[in-house]
Amino acid sequence: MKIALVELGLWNPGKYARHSALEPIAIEYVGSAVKSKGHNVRLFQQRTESNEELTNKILDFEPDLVGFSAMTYAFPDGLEIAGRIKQKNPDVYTVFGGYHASSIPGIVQYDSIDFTVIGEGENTLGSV
Ligand code: B12
Repeated sequence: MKIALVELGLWNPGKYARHSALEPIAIEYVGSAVKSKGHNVRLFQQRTESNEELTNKILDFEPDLVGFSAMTYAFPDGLEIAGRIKQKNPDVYTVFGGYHASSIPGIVQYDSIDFTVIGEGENTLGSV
């Protein structure tokens, strides 16, 4: 499978978060686990792109599955991007992991999200 892993929320440092351009270690851990199973993995880190630009970059990769890592403040952007992806290609699976999905899993139920992963994602996503 072609798997895109996306770290959200760095595009507007100062609005919600004080930091930008951090090492995206969550998707690096999950990505290396998934890659070791033979999948084609690409990491996307939202820096200066708008949600629309990031969506287009992700779709250019033609992924089968897109995994989002989002803290709570970045979750609305993730939801918007997942919706844009589903609108253009409903066959792409969307998965959310990270702090928001893990802390309040019950409320992460939207048409544009197929699965949420609670806690560490290496084994869960690595078993696709
Ligand atoms: C270190 C840390 C930082 C460092 C980050 C260093 C870096 N290089 O990234 C610094 C000090 C810079 C920082 C900043 C901030 N932080 Co901070 N930070 C932490 C801390 C202590 C550990 C995070 C970490 O590195 N974990 C290690 C990685 C490997 O694990 P992980 O991210 O959990 O990822 C695993 C799983 O979640 C899952 N997973 C994650 N994403 C995905 C995606 C998919 C598809 C799947 C399947 C699985 C999956 O699998 C991963 C691998 O096992 C946590 C608290 C904690 N003890 O966890 C708070 C924490 C994440 N931070 C938090 C916050 C709020 C912030 C700031 C917004 C604070 C601010 N106002 O500036 C900023 C945001 C920075 C940003 N990236 O936008 C909150 C988030 C709460 C929430 N509900 O969103 C936390 C939980 C602290 C808290 N209890 O409030 N932080």
